[in-house]
Amino acid sequence: MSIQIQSLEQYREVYQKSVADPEGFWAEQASSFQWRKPWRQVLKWNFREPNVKWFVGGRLNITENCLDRHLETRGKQTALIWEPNDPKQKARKITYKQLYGQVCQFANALKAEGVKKGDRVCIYMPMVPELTVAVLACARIGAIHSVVFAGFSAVSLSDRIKDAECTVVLTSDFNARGVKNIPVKQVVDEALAMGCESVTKVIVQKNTGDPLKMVEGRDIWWHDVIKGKRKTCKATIVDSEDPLFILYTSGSTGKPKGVVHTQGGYMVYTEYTFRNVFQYQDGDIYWCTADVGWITGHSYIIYGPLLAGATTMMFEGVPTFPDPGRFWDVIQRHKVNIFYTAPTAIRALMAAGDQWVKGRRMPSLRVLGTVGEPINEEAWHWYNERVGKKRCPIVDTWWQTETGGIMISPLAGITPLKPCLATLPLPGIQPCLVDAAGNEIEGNDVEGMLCIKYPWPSIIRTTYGDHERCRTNYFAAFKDKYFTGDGARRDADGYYRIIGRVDDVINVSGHRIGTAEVEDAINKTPGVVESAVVGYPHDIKGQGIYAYVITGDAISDPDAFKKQILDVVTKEIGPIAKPDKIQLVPGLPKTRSGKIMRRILRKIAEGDVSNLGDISTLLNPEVVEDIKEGAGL
Ligand code: 7RM
Repeated sequence: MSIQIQSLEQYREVYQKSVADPEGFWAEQASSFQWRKPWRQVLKWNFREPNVKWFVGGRLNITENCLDRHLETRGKQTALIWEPNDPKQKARKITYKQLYGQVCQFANALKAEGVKKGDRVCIYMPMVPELTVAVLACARIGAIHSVVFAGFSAVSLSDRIKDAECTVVLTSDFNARGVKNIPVKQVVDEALAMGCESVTKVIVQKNTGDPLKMVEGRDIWWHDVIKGKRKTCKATIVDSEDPLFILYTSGSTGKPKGVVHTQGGYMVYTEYTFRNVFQYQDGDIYWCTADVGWITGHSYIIYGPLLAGATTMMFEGVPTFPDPGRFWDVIQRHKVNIFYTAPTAIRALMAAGDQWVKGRRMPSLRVLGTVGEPINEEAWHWYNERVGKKRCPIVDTWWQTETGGIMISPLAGITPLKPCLATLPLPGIQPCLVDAAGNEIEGNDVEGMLCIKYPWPSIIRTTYGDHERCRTNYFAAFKDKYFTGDGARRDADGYYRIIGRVDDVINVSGHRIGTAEVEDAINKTPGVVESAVVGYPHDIKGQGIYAYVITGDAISDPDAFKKQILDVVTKEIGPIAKPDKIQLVPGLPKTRSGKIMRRILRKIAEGDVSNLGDISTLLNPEVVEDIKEGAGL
């Protein structure tokens, strides 16, 4: 096991050590894992290309560390609790021994279907235990998983399959979410109809069991492929720097990019952060409500907890089904000790009223966590008082898909808290703030753009198939620094408060959505000439999506037209990217070089036009009045 920090004093001491001797620090954290071959060198790096390698020359298999390693000591312990969507259905508990057997069996099935080391496997599945089995089975044989959130549309899925040239798609028949039964496999059929020539096989897990069309020669049932397969499977030993997975995430420009994480560093970092941030204790029941389709699910439902030998829970449903007391009911029933969720869920449940949480005792709870977006004061206090009964520390964990694991966060019960602050960097993490000119801002009580100036083991290695994009996105803005895209404040005590994105990324309910992506989708609607999308403050979602749309011919039925735009966005990206507000406008404010002045559009979307700044340099200043009027301002 990696270090587990016990006090603030020790935190400070370890932090200093990690900066003075990073390689020594990380070698120590990595030493407790099962390596099949030790590394020759801890770290090789430059942020210029970038080229970062951790535990160079080391060989391992991450699933031996998640599973095999625990069999002797905790084979009979529950590894996974699955809480189904329907509360009347019984939860499923899977021990480490059973999970090991299922992963090995499915790994053998993948091999039999021709999947080899380095092949990309797309996983488009709802939150069922087989999703975790699928992820680990890929890792078992050195295949690279690319999980796509099952809420994404066929077009998005197809784009991701093509970009990674996946050979196999793993899916389920349907996704049971609240009262809905979403035809997941049908989305795969639609996606594959848009090209995707690399795909030869689709493996379908039977979830709800409703009738389904299978494509002869391509589609196979999960229960059929595992028939007769052995429940042991020799792990494929891979290089520390071989890719483990690809996960697509939105940026400020173009299509989502495939963030690549590699084996050794990701393993060391997710285990270390899981145990330290949540102060995980042997025997704890841990529940992260994220979806495995996002990085939080990868790192803190699957890998981190299983590496640490924890009992991790997966929830199939939604927070409000059958009623807004569902989370608290589940915590009570399963005696959850550590609970990790998103501010948007907290705000939604808070808005549903106190009656749902009142009367729940939840004495098992010890640690609460949040992730995905800045949490507001009201939600923080409600979480602290109503859920934690003022006796559970809240860890506000800041990190990103690209960082692989938690970067800035309190250590539960150790770091003195301040509401809404991510507080201090974990040992091994060297954040800094820079100004627009790229100069580091020293001292406290300052604000700037958040960068990290030294590599950590689970830093992004590349963007799949396009290394240059990785360089320009993260390493080109500021010399020798990783740029996060976030703005932050460092207060008088050196604590960090994350303010939010400084680029054209909107954070809707903790999901990253690029304005460019939404605009591209809107522009595909017949009759749309141009569009501009900005974020605006939203009570539940954190940020909402506001779309300004220029149309060609006069629109006879604006409501029907707006509905059409929403349909196109749903088809191109998915329901999560649907604009909350659409305003039809005669023009967009542009600079003389033709750039849309989003600053002005943001102000109008916020409903604050008291200070629009200088608009006289615009090509078309008159349009601003029209837009204001159209917005009712
Ligand atoms: C884990 C995850 C990353 C972006 C990031 C921030 C925002 C995440 C916090 C936060 C304030 C937090 N990965 N963000 N955590 N903002 N406080 N604790 O969310 O790649 O999907 O998003 O999310 O803007 O850059 S992500």
